[in-house]
Amino acid sequence: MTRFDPISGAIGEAQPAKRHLADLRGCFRDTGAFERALAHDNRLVYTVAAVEPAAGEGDLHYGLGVIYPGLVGDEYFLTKGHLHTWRAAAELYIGIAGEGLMLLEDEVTRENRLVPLQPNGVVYVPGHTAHRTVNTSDVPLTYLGVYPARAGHDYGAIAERNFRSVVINRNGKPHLLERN
Ligand code: PAN
Ligand code: ZN
Repeated sequence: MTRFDPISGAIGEAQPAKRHLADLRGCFRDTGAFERALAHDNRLVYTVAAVEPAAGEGDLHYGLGVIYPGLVGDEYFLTKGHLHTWRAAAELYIGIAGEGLMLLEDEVTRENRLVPLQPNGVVYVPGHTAHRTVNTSDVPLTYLGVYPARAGHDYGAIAERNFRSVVINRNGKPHLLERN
């Protein structure tokens, strides 16, 4: 058994990797708001700690993510988002604490949808699907992600063309908008 701490983001022996605002350049729609927020304080946006017990065919890796509450302009704090290098690799997300959304975008059709991520909820992310997690609450959003050991993380495609849509706070509620 591996224990995790939903507050600190620690899981087993794994040291959480920290992602600050400066690491998220290019992710948010409102670049002016991003630069102002960064100049004010390079805040910690999320942490992710991965457990990699073995890396053979058929093995699984899993990670604990904690996204802190916050906004850049009207856009909620989010993860970079990625496709799996092995495109067919699916992933299971399990909500632990806080409330948020997963933005899922099919790599080929670029169709996108929002799926709630919350405690006692499971989100199945199919293969060939870019996934980004968004904290829409005012407390940390904590979740586990479980994926094939050989999935790999490809951030390049997202860095180049980003997600088609953004999740913004409008009158206190999340809305999905086309980025452009
Ligand atoms: C997750 C993610 C975690 C952080 O464990 O790695 O939510 O998001 P980024 O990797 O996009 O920074 C996962 O989807 N693993 O495959
Ligand atoms: Zn993933």
